[in-house]
Amino acid sequence: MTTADLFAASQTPRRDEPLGDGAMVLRGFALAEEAPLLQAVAAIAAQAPFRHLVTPGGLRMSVAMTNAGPLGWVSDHRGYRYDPIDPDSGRPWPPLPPAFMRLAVAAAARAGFPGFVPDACLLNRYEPGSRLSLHQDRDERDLGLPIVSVSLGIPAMFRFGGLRRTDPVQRVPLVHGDVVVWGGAARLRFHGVLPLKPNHHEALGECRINLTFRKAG
Ligand code: MD3
Ligand code: FE
Repeated sequence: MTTADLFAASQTPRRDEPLGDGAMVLRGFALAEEAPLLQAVAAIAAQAPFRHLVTPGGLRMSVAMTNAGPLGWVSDHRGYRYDPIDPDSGRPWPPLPPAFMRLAVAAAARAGFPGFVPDACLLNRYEPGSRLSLHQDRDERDLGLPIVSVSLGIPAMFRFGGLRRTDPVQRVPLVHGDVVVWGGAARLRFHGVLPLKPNHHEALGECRINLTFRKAG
């Protein structure tokens, strides 16, 4: 390595940041597929519109949701579950678009999970003020498999806790194009999203869309 090489390396932003054991932030990883991703989100929302689900306790969620893929996550008075049918339309969820599949598979492989193939994508839509309270994701059959998340639109402050609800919580800013792979010891950590601040994104307006890819069944 020459001094010039070392200088060049020091000027290159590091785009992979481990976030504790099992979680890896891939900054900007989704930007290469930005246009096909945004186009696919719009196509899914046209077939299966975003809607505000109700928790089993009867509270309307401030985040609006829809799904793509063979299975979709739903919540109602009966509980949380994965369902192959959109309860609003009675039809299957839209298929996983090729750009979604490519991105999820590539991000998982890069983070150390080769062979991960999702069968569910939950799309969350946030507006300023929308939040997601601290929770664990444990409705999937094999909790040894990772979840891949993709942030699009206005920034959010992610909350990353521990294995117990009362453990300390760290804050991680997530911006348009960031991808995070959550597996291993991170998979059952409590997490959430702080209320979004008013903001504007050139492609998505006053809104954040988060994609989470899961192997649910
Ligand atoms: C850490 N979504 O849909 S993505 C969710 O930004 C969810 O919409 C948030 O939490 C969002 O369930 C956060 C990041 C994320 C997703 C799943 C995880 C972090 C995770 C599962 C285990 C640990
Ligand atoms: Fe979650």
